[in-house]
Amino acid sequence: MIKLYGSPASRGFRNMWALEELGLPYEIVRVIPKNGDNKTPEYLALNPAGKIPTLVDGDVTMSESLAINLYIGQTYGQGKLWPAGDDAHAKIIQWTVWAGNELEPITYGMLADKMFTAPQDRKPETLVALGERLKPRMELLTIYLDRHKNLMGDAFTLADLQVACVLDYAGRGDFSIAPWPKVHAWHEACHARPAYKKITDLRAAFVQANP
Ligand SMILES: N[C@@H](CCC(=O)N[C@@H](CS)C(=O)NCC(=O)O)C(=O)O
Repeated sequence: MIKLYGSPASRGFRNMWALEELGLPYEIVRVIPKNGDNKTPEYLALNPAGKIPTLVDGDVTMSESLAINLYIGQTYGQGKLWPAGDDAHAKIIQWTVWAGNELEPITYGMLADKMFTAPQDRKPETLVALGERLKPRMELLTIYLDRHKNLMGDAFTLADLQVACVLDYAGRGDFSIAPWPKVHAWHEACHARPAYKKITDLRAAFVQANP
């Protein structure tokens, strides 16, 4: 059975979402950084970076949450999250690289400012500057979502999942995407998916048990 090391309160959320979308059985092996679980020799043997998540599927060990999702999509998502065709696969990689390079540094910066920066050290201009950088990305998404319901056409694919989960962090930093109605409607539709809701509930229960 697939093992996912991490927690639903980490970037492992996005892998659990993909696994749930495909209805795959998997085991979550709790690795909680604040307990030092990610620095044990056993864990470092799986992921020398000492970060979560890590996926183990038989002989395959993968790190980097967005790359883990490419593995899950390519291996198990044919015709579902992973549409047929080399061009479609390249487009999923395009959106994945975009999510990791163009979006996450900004949205994670927003989340980190709210969650990890002590209130007395926060500077309002930090979130304002990140918001200014995010706006052109929202315009870009609007161009694609003006054409279709989802990023690669009308069907929901891994491209949508990869971008939507990274965009989530903007909301955690209080950035509203409401001024971009197409993006907002698409993001809400992603959030309404049963697989997303299931992991959101799991995360809430995890956070309550591990404040
Ligand atoms: N780019 C990596 C980032 C992994 C990462 O930084 N994970 C955080 C939790 S979301 C972590 O392991 N933090 C603990 C640490 O860095 O010690 C990925 O997407 O998997």
